[in-house]
This record gives sequence, C-alpha cells and structure tokens, in this order.
Amino acid sequence: MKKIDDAVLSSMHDTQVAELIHAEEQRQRTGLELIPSENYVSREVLTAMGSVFTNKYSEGYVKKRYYGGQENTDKLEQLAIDRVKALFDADHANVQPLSGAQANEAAEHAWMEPGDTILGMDLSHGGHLTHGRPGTVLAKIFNFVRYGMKDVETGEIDYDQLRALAKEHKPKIILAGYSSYPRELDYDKFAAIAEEVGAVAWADIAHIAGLVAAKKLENPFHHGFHMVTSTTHKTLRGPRGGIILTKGVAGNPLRKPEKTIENLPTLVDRAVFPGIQGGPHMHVIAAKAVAFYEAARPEFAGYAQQVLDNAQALATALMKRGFKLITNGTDNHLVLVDVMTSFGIHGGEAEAVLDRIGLTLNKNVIPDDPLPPFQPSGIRLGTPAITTRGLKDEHMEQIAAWMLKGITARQDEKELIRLQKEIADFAEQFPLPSDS
Ligand code: DSN
Repeated sequence: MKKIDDAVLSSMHDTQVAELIHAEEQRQRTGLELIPSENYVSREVLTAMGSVFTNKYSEGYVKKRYYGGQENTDKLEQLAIDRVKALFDADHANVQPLSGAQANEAAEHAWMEPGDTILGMDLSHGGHLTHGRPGTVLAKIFNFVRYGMKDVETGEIDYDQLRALAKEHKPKIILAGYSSYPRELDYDKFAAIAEEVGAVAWADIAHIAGLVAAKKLENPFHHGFHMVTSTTHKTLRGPRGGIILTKGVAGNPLRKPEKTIENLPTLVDRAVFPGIQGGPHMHVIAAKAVAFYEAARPEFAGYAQQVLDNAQALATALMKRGFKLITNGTDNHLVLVDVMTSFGIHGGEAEAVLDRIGLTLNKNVIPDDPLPPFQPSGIRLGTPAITTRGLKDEHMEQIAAWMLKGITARQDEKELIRLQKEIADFAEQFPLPSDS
C-alpha cells in the first residue's frame, strides 16, 4: 500500500522529523480513529496546506491589507468566503480564525463587553471549554451562566430552565452548541428565547458542521440564529481551523461601527483582526477552500449520511453489549459512554486499554460527573474518521465487540497483543484518503 509522502519524506535532511511523520502515518493506518472530533483529510487538502501560501503575510481583509503582494491571497480568501457562505446559507463569513477556540473567543468579544453575561451549556452536559470553563481567560472576562439537560436519560434540554435563566440574567448572547452532547438541539426554542430577552442567538456547530453542510442536521440559520461558529477539521473534513458566519452584510472593517445587530458582521471581522489575531494562515485558508469545495460535492452528502448510520449502528451494538450510553443513544455522530457504571473503570483506564489495541477514543466527563476530568466516568467516541476510511454499518458490531473484549481483557497482556494485531490487520484493509 502506498505510504503518505514516501518520496518527500525519504528526501528530508531532518530525519528525526521525517521518522516521526512516518510513525504517525503508520499509527493512523493501523488503528481505528474513534475520537469524534478527528477526521482524515483528502490529498488535495493536504497539498493546499503544504503550499507556498504559508510564506505570505496578509494582515487585514480582502482588498484591505497591510502588506503588498496580495493578488493571489485576495482571490483565495474571497473564494473560501464565497464557498463557505453557500455551504451554510450565510450572508457573511470570516475564514481567518486559527481554530475553533479563536472563532469562539472572537464571537464573544464581537458582541460583549467585559462583565457581560452569556448563557451557555453546562460543561459536564456537553458544553465546550470556550463556553466558560473556570480558569480560562474568557471566564475571567465574561459572566457565564449555564443551562443543562432536563433528563439525562433522553438528553432533552431543560428549555424552561433556559428561559427562566434568560429572563433572570438578561444575557447578551444565548449559545447553543456542544462538544460532547449526542442529541439534536431545538434551535427554534433557543432563537425564540433569545428574541424574548433581546440576546444574540449563536450556535457553535464545531462538531456537526459537516452534517449541517450536507443538510443531514438542522442549520441554525434556518431557525432564526444570528451567528454560527465552527471548526473546519471535524466532520467538515478540512484543515485545523475555524470560521465565523453571520447573517447581514459587513461594512468597512477598518472603521469601528456601533454595536447594533446590523453591524454584527463588521464587529466579528474587527474582533478577529485586529481584535485577537494577527496575520491569517493563508495556506490553511487555501485548504479550507478545498474542503468547502469537497463538502459541496454530492458524494459528501453520502459520507455524512453514512456517519449518522454508523453512529446509530455503533450505539446499538454497544448497548447490546452492556455499555451504558448517556441519553441512551445518539442523533448525531458521537456517543458518550458511562464506563464507570458499565464496567467499574474510569474513562482514563478505558481510553488507555483501548488505545493499546488500536482503538483511539477519549476519556470524557459525563453529566454532573462525580469524578474529576482527568479520571472521569466516561469515554467519548464517534464515527466521522472511520466513515472516511470506508467502514459501514456492518463493521460497527465488530468495533463494539473489540471494545468489550479489550476492556474485559485489560489485565491480560497476551490477549491485548492478539487484539491489537487483529485490529491492525482489519484497519489496513481501509486506505487513508490521502493515499489516492
Ligand atoms: N477538542 C475538541 C473536541 O475534541 O471536541 C473541541 O475543541
């Protein structure tokens, strides 16, 4: 089987880095990647990311830069903007955020002043670090108030609590979004509550962007949302990076506008640059443009549907084997398992033993977890990356069976070695997309 960049790597003088790239490529090839926020990019995305655009400084925006030599970067950034707007039905796009965390940070700074309140999802119920984890810079600047699930058996959000909190705290922003929540949100309810209290409705779709782009999950803009942020490297299958999308048209980013909802796109642009970032990474914007092109292709819709079908099949296969799933299933690409209740082990132990046999996933807190984040009660896994490798519904039984065998045999080194070989033999039948 062809290896990534064999010719390039073997000609590298820096053999230490070349060897590590080889080793990582081998790890990715011989294991099954189940971390729900990871994916495998195409050869074209890799090529764009490794291009000469990395040499260019382009502080500013299209046709409003602080450096010369922008005839190609301007066209490139505009192409990425046009493609992502079409993909998500947005009026305005900022494609410069270096990652999802920076996109969220800029979104918060665009609309809020220090001390302002934002209503976000409880972190142990699925919210993200940038949604106000204590100790982060954002949590020091803004006042985060949290809503959660009404019932962790179904995953239903407590919309009565959300409305009561919104009326009590009068937040500037209501944030719908998550990094470890396996159900769909009712965006209409969020938008209605935001309107009632005069807040901006913001959705962080970092995990599900590819499923939204493929029209398999709801698009928050179709339900009255003002702003959407995302990463580009999860289900969207692009390079590591972020985006901020808004309704409305931007004005001149060089002039400070009034804080009105009409000016939100301009406020967002100014919050990204010069607010929190300097020069954009144009090589990554090139790769984002390629990923947006790929996500608009008909075959991407088939991929997104298979991600969902695989997640359903995986959830069913795990539950059949005694894995206790938070919310008892999934509507999206991820499942959250309470391994403490299921097997009496904490998530760190499960992560380590499964990693040992070539099943990569991550430990994760469960709602109102009594255990600490580094040794939580749960693990989180999902199907975006294995679906890119070509795995289908029928393979999910096998993965669930390996997970059970790995956890059961966690003290049996001989059996773990056998399982690792079995999984590697299986995984190598499915090429990486960058092989072609
Ligand atoms: N670290 C990402 C995840 O794994 O969900 C979120 O930023």
